[in-house]
Amino acid sequence: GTVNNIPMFTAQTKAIVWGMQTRAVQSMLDFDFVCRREEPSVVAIVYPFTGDHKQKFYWGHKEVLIPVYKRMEDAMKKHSDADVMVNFASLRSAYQSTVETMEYPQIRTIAIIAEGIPENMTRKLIKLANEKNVSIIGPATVGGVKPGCFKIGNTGGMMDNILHSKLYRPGSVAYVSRSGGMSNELNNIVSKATDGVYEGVAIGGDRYPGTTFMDHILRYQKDDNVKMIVLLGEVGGVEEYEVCQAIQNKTLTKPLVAWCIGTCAGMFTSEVQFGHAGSCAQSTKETAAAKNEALKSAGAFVPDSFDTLGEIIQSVYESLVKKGVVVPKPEVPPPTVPMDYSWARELGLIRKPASFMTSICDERGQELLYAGMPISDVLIKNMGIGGVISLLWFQRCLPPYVCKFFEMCLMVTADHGPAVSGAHNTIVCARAGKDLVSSLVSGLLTIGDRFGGALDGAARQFSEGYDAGLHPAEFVNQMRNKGQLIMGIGHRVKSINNPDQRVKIIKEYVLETFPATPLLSYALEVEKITTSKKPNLILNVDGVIATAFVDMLRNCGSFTREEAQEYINIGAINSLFVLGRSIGFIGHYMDQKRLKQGLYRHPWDDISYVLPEQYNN
Ligand code: Q5B
Repeated sequence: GTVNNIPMFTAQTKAIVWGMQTRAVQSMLDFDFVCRREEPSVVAIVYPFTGDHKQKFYWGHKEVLIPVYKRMEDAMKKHSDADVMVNFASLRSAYQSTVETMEYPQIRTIAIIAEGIPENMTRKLIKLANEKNVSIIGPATVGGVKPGCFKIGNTGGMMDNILHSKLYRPGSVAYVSRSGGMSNELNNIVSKATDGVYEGVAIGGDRYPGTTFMDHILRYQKDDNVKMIVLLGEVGGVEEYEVCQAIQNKTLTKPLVAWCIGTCAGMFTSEVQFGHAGSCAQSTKETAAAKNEALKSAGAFVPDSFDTLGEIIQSVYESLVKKGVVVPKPEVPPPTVPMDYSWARELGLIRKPASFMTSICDERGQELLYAGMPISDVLIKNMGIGGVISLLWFQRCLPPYVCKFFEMCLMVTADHGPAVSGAHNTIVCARAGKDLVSSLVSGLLTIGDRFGGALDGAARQFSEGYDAGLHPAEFVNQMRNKGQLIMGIGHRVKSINNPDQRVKIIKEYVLETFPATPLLSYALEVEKITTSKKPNLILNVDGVIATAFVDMLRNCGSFTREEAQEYINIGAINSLFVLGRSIGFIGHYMDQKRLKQGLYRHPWDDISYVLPEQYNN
């Protein structure tokens, strides 16, 4: 590791971040803002996997853009004042990107976050860094923090933690630890026991850290603002002995509070490997207990256990205050940093009425839910298309005979040849070279009162007549007097002499399986009257499905009377024909494309031109 005379981090430090770590960058900017820095510390992001662009971040309440570069060279050139690289590259690419970073002499400090970089690679990086006079923090660390100046990546945790540990303004205590997680605990302990953290670095848990305890301790020794130093070592390695030596040969003269964690290793009968790659004692000398002993006899302040680390830090600090070495500064409250919406919501601090409501489907969890039922259950229970309709249209499991009714309706309405309005439109559209959706929609748009969409009207008219207690003959007369066609009655080609098999199939099924069919029976009485006038005024496919649908809603036991009425009011009864006939329209689209049919033009001899006569003056 290298130690420069220029401070590693200042309130002007500018950093380039390697990797699209938008949350970490935002947390660095929030830290900068709460520290009252004048400008964000992150000036650029290097990310080789997208093109050059700008990424939006918050600076307090405002939005700012930070440039993202594909090539590191461009970032360095455009931001020649950046001297820190925060490298979020994975363990596979961290070596290569760190070597590349060191090609640019402007970079003096590199933080490597990745864990698991092979030790031989790290040693090569360290060798190169020493040659180039670059300080490496890490690998395998969150980094470090210098209140008022700079924060590496995610160090210090969320904003509430940073505020809690007063990391927005400098104190007098500098620390160095191995563990990034424990550095958070140190922020907490130091902020409670003293006037706060001046700087803290976690060198990382690998056996070969880029910079060592001594590198940072020597920096702290030289910095007049640091009044005392805290060292949190751990089992494994012998570096703490160098610190002992520095105390003894007076290189280190500032009060040092030290503790090596992992003293519990002695309670195990075999060798213990802790979480870090380096945290394993390979000799008695490397045990936490031996190192704590050595630090104590060298003159460091060493507590009896980690539990009293805070107390000993506090007593050293208080003696410095007494001696006048530390003069506590008045507290200035930090500026407020707006909290991220999602975090505030998670904490239950805010609520907002949702713009959308939904009650049929939830795709957020592990498994897609239809009206609360996981789709695997829908399949295991063999609910079929009818069951899916029952869940997604009516939010409930309707009885199997109802699901079968839905499926039968879809089957009989699926198609009725190319001549009907909808299929004709789909065909003309497909032949005009249009796509599936356009052709399908073109067909669907013809569905209405006259063609295929008479179900809603039929449901309304028949139920009103029935509910008003009108005799079927009265109903027919009333409709005629009003000059209204009866929806669901009449067909262009079907008649009593040429009965519609589809109507027969549905009618027989419904009469046999539904618990009650008052409306269908009423419609069949009406049909007797209309067909006696004209043989084509039969109860048609729309009419039979519509009246059976209402009978189902009213009598299957799954809906209240109000709920049943609501489906009629909202125009839901056409649904079965619309869905069923979509199958046919899609078929016609495919058929026309398959048959390579060209553009359709209607023949002149099939059009009667009846223009007004021209005046010949
Ligand atoms: N008259 C369907 O009529 C059609 C009357 C009526 C009282 C009636 C007509 C109608 C109501 C809407 C309806 C769905 C236009 C039909 C479907 C799907 C399809 C299609 C397919 C498929 C046929 C002649 C005389 C006149 C009229 C009287 C007619 N309908 N009176 N109530 N409902 N029905 N649509 O043959 O005294 O001579 O002046 O609008 O339910 O779309 O396959 O094609 O699967 O794709 O053109 O099945 O009934 O008869 O209009 O010349 O009338 O009968 O007032 O009386 P037509 P019009 P008058 S299923």
